[in-house]
Amino acid sequence: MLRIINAAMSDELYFAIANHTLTVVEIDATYVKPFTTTAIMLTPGQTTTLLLHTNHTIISNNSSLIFPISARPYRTSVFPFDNSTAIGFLIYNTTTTTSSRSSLDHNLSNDNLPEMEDLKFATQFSWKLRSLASPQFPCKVPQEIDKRVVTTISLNLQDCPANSTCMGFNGKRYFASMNNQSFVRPSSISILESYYKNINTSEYYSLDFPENPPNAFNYSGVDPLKENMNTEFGTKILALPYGANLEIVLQDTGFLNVENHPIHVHGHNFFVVGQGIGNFNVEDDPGNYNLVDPPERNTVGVPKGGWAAIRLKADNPGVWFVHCHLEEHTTWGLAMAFIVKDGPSPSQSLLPFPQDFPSC
Ligand SMILES: [Cu+2]
Repeated sequence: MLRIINAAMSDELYFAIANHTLTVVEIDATYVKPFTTTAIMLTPGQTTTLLLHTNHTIISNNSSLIFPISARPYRTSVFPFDNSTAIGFLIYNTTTTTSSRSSLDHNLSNDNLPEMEDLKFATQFSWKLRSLASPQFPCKVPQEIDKRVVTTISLNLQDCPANSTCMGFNGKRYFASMNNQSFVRPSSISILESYYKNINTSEYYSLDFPENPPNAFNYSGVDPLKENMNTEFGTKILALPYGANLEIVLQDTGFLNVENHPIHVHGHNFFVVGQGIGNFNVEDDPGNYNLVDPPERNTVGVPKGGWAAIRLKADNPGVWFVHCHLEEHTTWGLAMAFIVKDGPSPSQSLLPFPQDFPSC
């Protein structure tokens, strides 16, 4: 059993072992229907468990006893990136292993590892993931929703303020946003503390995160260089009653470039009920959702130039961050937050701050 975690900050990664197949049994700490694959793709923050069957045919043939274990980026962006391949080795423990180690230098190739721009493999792999949905491990995907939020996930190119120097493309400055809101974290107090203690809340955040893109356009098809790619700034939050069933549709855009964004939700697992390439269509796409055995996870790689729809039950009171797991994009503002209000019973309510909670 192999437990794989993508701990990189900037790259979706492919992972494969030469001459061996992998059986996927778990993602983000929930079981999936097992399936066999030659490679996996993990976004930053995603985890998975694989079963590896050692290949006794290879041992008896004694052709090679050393197999590269490789990981390299799944590249969807036009930005510069580290294109190196990380390599370890699977070495079979036999009496002839020592002599085989001399072949290490010319045994680095791994035909199972997809090419760095293999969009098809990444898309097909993620669409194979299905919850186990057994009587023992049922799939509790919300069948009905109380609210649907459709949000763009964008990079932005901001006009440079007067008398400033900006180092981004065309002398501008990079930002990122959801529904054209680049998220600003309050500097003097956390949103949670402001909310819980009811301290000057209007000074730190507002409960008006846009529930639809403020300007409709051909999200995945625009020529970015002909567009105004400025964003707005704020700390706009979505407020939900306890127990609400929320759907969020994450729509990639072509601003700067279409790209796979790994969107991570704090405080809740969610179900990936639908994915597609191009623009989400609210009339047609929900009818094709998987509401039987969608994968349950905490980070979804929104397809490059496409969309993903996730559903969750908001049953964890508090303030929760939703953000891109590419570190740079989060620092540019590709984030939002939602408040889940207290439920009727004490077990459905926020706990008080600890006595020793440090003050800023
Ligand atoms: Cu991103």
